[in-house]
Amino acid sequence: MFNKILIANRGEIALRVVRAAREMGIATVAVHSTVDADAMHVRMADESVCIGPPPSAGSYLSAAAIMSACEISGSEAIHPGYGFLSENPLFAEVAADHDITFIGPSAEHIKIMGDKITAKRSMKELGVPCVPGSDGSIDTIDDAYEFCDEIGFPVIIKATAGGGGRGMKVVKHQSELTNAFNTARGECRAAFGNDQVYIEKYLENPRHIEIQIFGDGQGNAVHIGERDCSLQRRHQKVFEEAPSAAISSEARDTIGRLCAEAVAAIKYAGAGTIEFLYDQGEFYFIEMNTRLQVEHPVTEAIFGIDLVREQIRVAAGLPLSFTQENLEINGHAIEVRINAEKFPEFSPCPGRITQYHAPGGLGVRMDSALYDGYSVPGHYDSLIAKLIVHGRDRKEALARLDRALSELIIDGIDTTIPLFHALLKEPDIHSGNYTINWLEHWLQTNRADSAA
Ligand code: MV4
Repeated sequence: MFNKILIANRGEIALRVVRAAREMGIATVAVHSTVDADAMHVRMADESVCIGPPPSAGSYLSAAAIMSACEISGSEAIHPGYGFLSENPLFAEVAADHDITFIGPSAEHIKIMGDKITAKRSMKELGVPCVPGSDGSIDTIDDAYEFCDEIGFPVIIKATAGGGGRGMKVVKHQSELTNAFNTARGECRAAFGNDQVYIEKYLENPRHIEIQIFGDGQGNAVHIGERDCSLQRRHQKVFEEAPSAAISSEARDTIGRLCAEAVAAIKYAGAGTIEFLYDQGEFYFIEMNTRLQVEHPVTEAIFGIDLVREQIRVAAGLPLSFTQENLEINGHAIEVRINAEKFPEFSPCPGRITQYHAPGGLGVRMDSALYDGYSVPGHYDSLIAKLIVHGRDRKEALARLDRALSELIIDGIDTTIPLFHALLKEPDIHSGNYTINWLEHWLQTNRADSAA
């Protein structure tokens, strides 16, 4: 096992990794930009290294700065958290070249899944059901017409270098195809330096269901249930839960087994998430994420496992500490993401926290790097806290969420807490009757009310 690991991240996820490492007897090294010198992750780690200026390009995204911090601190491995360098195959490769263990999958697996066409082709070959679509890239307008004639409208044009909703265009009628295709390619070239696009049948009102998998890198893998992440705004998740209110245990087992078999076949190492659209009882693969996800705690809650500990174990060459047969769902968990944003405008709201009180009690977990007097910098993601609740069933989890939100105090800045108070008044949230379009539709119809 490692003696010391470096955490190439900040905020709540850096704390999350420190906590797992400490329980395993592993020393931790925090890295930070100048504006983060007083951040909680720096205080909580055993050591820290300043790696650059506030803009992440010169600090949290600088492979050179992070490798230097690794060298001077004598760290043996790097946990990348999520975002930043977590899905950068070049970074995983640089670490490996310097005999530093990247706590995550191989650079090759990151690369395959980072290219959305290659990812889809691989998953299809591995037996995972995919959205009907073009086999590879569609490079000419003539090919676009021909393909769309075959599958019919509506279609969605996606960037192979995109993902997470970036560079997508929905095309409802043939008359819009030329314009959409040309615009999509132009935008992709500008945004990613890669104008390859592919086309899929557009699913109008699905759920977003993702399957957590874990591979040991030796050809063994398990599936660890699903998360329903349908409640999103502008491709940002807002509220996540496990298990999904829409999935039967048979459907869960069937898709889970397909996912585990697929990642076992490629000898995948570490945590991964296979994203699906779920429509009328069918799963359609869209993307795979090769990192730990923000919403991993809902999976941890219902399965009673520590995913970060397993990541570190697998990276150190140890087997997973559980088998598929050990994994059993216990109750229901919900996570809400609290952002430093003003509701209902969602405008960023950095600033000084004058009072912070975290909720507690049975079934409540607060993952946050906030403290009284902390100043939320404006340079990074606006996520400042994740509130995760666990109950014996969905109803209890929702009641617990309501109760925990009533205890929570974050003063000094505006946050998205009022959004969750409002959501908890909605019958559709209580019944679990929502799809990927629900939240944006609700925000539109309630904008006047919420502002009042
Ligand atoms: C889709 C789709 C409908 N049909 N693909 C958005 C993010 C990226 N991961 C894939 N996305 C979508 N792909 C087909 N063929 C609708 C979306 C989508 C979406 C997906 C999940 C959660 C929220 C969403 C919001 C808008 C569009």
